[in-house]
Amino acid sequence: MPRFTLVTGAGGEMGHSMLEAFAQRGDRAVVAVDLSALQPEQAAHCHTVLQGDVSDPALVQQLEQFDFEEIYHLAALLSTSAEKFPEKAHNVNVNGTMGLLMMARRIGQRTGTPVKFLFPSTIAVYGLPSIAAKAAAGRVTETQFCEPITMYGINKLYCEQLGSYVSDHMGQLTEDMSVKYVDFRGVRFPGLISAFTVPTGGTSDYAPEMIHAVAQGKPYACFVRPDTRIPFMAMPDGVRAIMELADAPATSLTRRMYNIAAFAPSAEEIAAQVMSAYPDAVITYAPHERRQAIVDSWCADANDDAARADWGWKPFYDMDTAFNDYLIPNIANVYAG
Ligand code: AKB
Repeated sequence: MPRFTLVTGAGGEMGHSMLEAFAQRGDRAVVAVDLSALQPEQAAHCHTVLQGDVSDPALVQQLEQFDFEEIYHLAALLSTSAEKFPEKAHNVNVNGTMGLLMMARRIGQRTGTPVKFLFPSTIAVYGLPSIAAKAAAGRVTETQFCEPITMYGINKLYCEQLGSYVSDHMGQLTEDMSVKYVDFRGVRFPGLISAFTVPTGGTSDYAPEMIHAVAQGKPYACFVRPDTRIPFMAMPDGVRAIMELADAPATSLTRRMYNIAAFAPSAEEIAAQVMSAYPDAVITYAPHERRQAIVDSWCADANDDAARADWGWKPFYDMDTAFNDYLIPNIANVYAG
């Protein structure tokens, strides 16, 4: 009997890397879902590929035939897209998640094994009230400053709580609560930087956009101020983090949502790193007032002590190695064709 894993948003930035990581492990049958058709080399990694919207009940019904052991629910509208289409974002980010959580619950009831539901949350759940408060706060813990100012941050924060509720409290007045159907776990990702894909629709996109533009010999006008600081991480660490959290024994976990962190550079520190690899790079600053305000509300850095203590989280890449060993060499290959 194959060990079924569902990956939603499989064609997105993280899905792309995750399908490859699962293919390398070779230990499961992946059912992939995306709004768009997957590229043939990605589809080749999967047992089944379905195209559709995660908030569509007909798609969920189709998925429910599989006895999933794990669900990686990556599909979402990111922060900038969600501000442009807030109602759509709520539907995909919240209703889509609720539909899949309920599906996971029914599968858990059917199979007698709790379904692990892996949820990528984000630093967008934070809402620092001012730049001074942000600087003073430094590395924020999971419970501090959870007052997001974006639709995306609000959606993710609510879904964190929804997942915990479905795991721990749903059925509390009517069911035997010693039986578990869903084991919800999640990480709050910083901005992720991949050598192979460029994100769309996020507000942390300035870092990956900068390096990918420069690697193609294009000038880059950064949409935030040089002193803007938020946490970032190399994509392989992000993918590994959520897979390691999935593998952690439930008994070692003291919470359902964990911060993870790697490095927290300012935009000008990112630019300096890019310039050291590409000395002719043309990087300027043209702050977009509204996107700047969003990034200013996010934490300068995240405190990931709980993840380190509970499941041994540790980033492989710091800022220097992320650029020198992962990003620069791989991006050079990508654009050399
Ligand atoms: C975004 O910019 O919306 C995302 C995020 C920080 O979650 N990359």
